[in-house]
Amino acid sequence: MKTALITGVTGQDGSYLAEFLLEKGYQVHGIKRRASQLNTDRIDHIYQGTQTEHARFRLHYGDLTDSSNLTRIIAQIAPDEIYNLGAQSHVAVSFEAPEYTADVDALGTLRLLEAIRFLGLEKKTRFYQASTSELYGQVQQSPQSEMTPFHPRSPYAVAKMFAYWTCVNYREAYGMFACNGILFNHESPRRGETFVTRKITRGLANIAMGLSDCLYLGNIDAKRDWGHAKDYVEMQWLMLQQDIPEDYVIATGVQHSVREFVMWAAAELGVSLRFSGQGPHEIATVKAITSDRAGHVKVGDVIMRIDPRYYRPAEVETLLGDASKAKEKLNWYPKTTAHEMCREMVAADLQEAERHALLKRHGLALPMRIDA
Ligand code: NDP
Ligand code: GDR
Repeated sequence: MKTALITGVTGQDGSYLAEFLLEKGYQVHGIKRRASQLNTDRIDHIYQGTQTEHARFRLHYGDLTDSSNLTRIIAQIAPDEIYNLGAQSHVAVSFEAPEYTADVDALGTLRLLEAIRFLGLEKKTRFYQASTSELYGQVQQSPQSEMTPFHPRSPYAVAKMFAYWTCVNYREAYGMFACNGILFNHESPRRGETFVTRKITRGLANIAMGLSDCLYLGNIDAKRDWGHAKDYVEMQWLMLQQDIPEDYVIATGVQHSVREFVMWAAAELGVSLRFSGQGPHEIATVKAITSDRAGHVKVGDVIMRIDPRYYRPAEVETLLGDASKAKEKLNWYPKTTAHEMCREMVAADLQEAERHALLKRHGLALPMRIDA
């Protein structure tokens, strides 16, 4: 039985990857951070009832900022594969907490690679690094492939660039099996609530159920190449099953704007929108309603406004991936379009909003959570 260690197992990708590896018959270990409240919502369904002697899914407290902790866990497990998915992964937050972001995202990767080396596991342990399309930042050419020059535009992207080159360097210097997956944006119903797609689907579902009035966004003209997280974790695994360690772009090759995503999500709720105004003054008003779910949204309501707080000091305006190499070598084909994924996310968030609305009607309203 192969053994894998996942950092960031409590996150979106970590949860899908843990499920995937368990299905493949792996013994899976995950590192979770200590938090003041339970933070295992995304993995509780695979964890419960498995803590027997033969459990195939185990969790360890740890943190990417703590090298002694990482070294001890790796020594204990001697994993065949490490998937480094843990990160301060929010680009806007990285401008607020640049030093912490660098510590976790850049040095955290170095700590893991050094632990493998220190423990003499270079020839045993294969390493996956969660690299990112944010490396391209201010794009020099479109679409972006493994050959496109990098121009990071945030502390997050700069930290991930350090991690990218550290991974390449350890491969070249020590012959380690280390791969960078340069993944373009990927989303799902498990996406963190403050990333734009989830913020939109959750925000509009709440409005449709009368739980809030308006969605506040930043630059809605940014364009992204959005895929489905569930499709992408399979590629993370496949990269480590090859004969030679290499870096791969994973993307759908199709680009959409945040504005389009807002329109799709609204359409799923039976609402079409009219955009008016410019820049920070732009608003989206309900133009028509085809199915009035609960009577909370009316024609003429303003349900989206721009809030300059959500603009970034330096923006990545446009990303579009060229995954030809992965198609050829990994037989990669995206299974889900961004529009289909939006539909799935709205359906999940609507169910959640309906539960909240039901509780509210019975005087059991849960507090609305703060949007970042
Ligand atoms: P999430 O933000 O959903 O998950 C991040 C995970 O990292 C969480 O489990 C989080 O723990 C953990 N983490 C954060 N800080 C630390 C730390 N100091 N020590 C240990 N663990 C930590 O991200 P995704 O699942 O979306 O992304 C996975 C990885 O892929 C990240 O590295 C991200 O940067 C990268 N990436 C993501 C893309 C995407 O579109 N999703 C695209 C390209 C790259 P907790 O739950 O406690 O917060
Ligand atoms: P990104 O994802 O920065 O690409 O990083 P995010 O969803 O945060 O932003 C995408 C684009 O939408 C614009 N935007 C907003 N973004 C957020 N979060 N909130 C808003 O209100 C808002 N309004 C407009 C942003 O400016 C941006 O242009 C994600 C993360 O998962 C990274 O970890 C990963 O490396 C990259 O994707 C690939």
